[in-house]
Amino acid sequence: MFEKILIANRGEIALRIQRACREMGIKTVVVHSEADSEAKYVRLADESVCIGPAPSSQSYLNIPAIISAAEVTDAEAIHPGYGFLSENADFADKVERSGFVFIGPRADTIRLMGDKVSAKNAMKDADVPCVPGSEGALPEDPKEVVRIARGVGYPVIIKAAGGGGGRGMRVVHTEAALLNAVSLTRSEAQAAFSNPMVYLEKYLENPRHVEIQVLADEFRSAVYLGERDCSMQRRHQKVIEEAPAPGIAPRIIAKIGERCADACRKIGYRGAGTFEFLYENEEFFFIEMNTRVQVEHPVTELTTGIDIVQEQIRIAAGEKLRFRQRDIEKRGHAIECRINAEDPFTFAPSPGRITSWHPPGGPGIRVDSHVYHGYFVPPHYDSMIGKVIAYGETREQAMARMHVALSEMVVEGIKTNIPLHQQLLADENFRRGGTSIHYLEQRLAKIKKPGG
Ligand code: MV4
Repeated sequence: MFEKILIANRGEIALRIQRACREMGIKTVVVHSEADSEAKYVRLADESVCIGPAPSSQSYLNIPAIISAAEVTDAEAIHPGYGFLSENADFADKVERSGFVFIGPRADTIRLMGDKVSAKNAMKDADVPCVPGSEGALPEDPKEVVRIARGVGYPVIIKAAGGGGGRGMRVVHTEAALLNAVSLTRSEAQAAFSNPMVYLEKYLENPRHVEIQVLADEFRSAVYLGERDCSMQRRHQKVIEEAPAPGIAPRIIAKIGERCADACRKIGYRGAGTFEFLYENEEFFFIEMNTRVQVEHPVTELTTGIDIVQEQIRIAAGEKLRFRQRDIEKRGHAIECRINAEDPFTFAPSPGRITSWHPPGGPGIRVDSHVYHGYFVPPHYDSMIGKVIAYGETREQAMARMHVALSEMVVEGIKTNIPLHQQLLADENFRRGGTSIHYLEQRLAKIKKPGG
């Protein structure tokens, strides 16, 4: 096992990774920007290195500075967390070429999944069900494009191969609008990702976003840890996630989970990973694969009892998976609310000093947050300041515990989205379960704004 790991991230996930390391007896090095010098997890680390000024382009995305920090502190491995450099294949390459272990998949796997066309081809070859659409990238010939779209049937969606997570896509409802949409998406893709390749899919009108968590070791063993429903989102930012997905039969999950684990074995996947699916009419359609640990990993940890971050570290150290599929038992229900420093109804960021911080507790409540009384939320980064995760034997118990937890929670000095979460927990459609990816935005259009 490693003696020392460098954590190339900030905020709650930096603390989460640090806790995993400390539990395993691994020393930690934290790199941080000038804006994060005072953070408590920086003080808690065995060593810390300031790698640059507040803007992430000069700190958390500064590859030479991070690798230098690993060199001067003699770290053996680098954990990239989520966001920042976590899915940057060139970073993974440079880390390994500098003699460190990248805690994640091989660089070529990250590259394969980063290109959404090659990712989809790989999954199709591995018998993972995909959204019907073009075979690979769209050709140049407009007649061919028209023919492909007719074959798929309208509405269709044009997506950039270099996109993902909601960037670089356009829905097309009629043939009249097709070629213009393709050419606009191509230009945007060239500008944003330096890659003009686009592909076409059948547009699913009202799906849920259900994803499968996997773990795979160097020796082609792979397991799935069940699903997460992440449909409650706004502008591609998830707001609430839960496991299991309400109303989906366990045998349907087992079937798609097996396909994902099989695909990991076939492509030689290593580490933790997430297969993202659209789920509509009891069918799963693969859209993208994430090659990192995800924000919402705790709901899977609470329902399986497996520490995903510790398993990432063990896999990176070359250990074999410690369990087979039949050893994995799911139990109960977990719901995660992301707590953001923002106005709960306008969503305007609300950075600043936290003058009062009382996190909730009690049975079945987990709080993953780096925040403390007097902490200053810097304006330079993502507005998420933590996550409250509620576990219960049933979904009803998890929701009840979450409601009590949020009602106990006090955050003063900044605005947070806790009032939005309380409204959603009381929402009859959310309580019934199974709302689509469009539900929150549709509902927000109807909520009465206090004073508005
Ligand atoms: C789609 C889709 C409907 N049909 N693909 C958005 C993010 C990116 N990961 C894929 N996305 C979508 N792809 C087809 N063929 C609808 C979305 C989509 C979405 C997906 C997941 C979570 C939230 C979403 C919000 C809007 C659109």
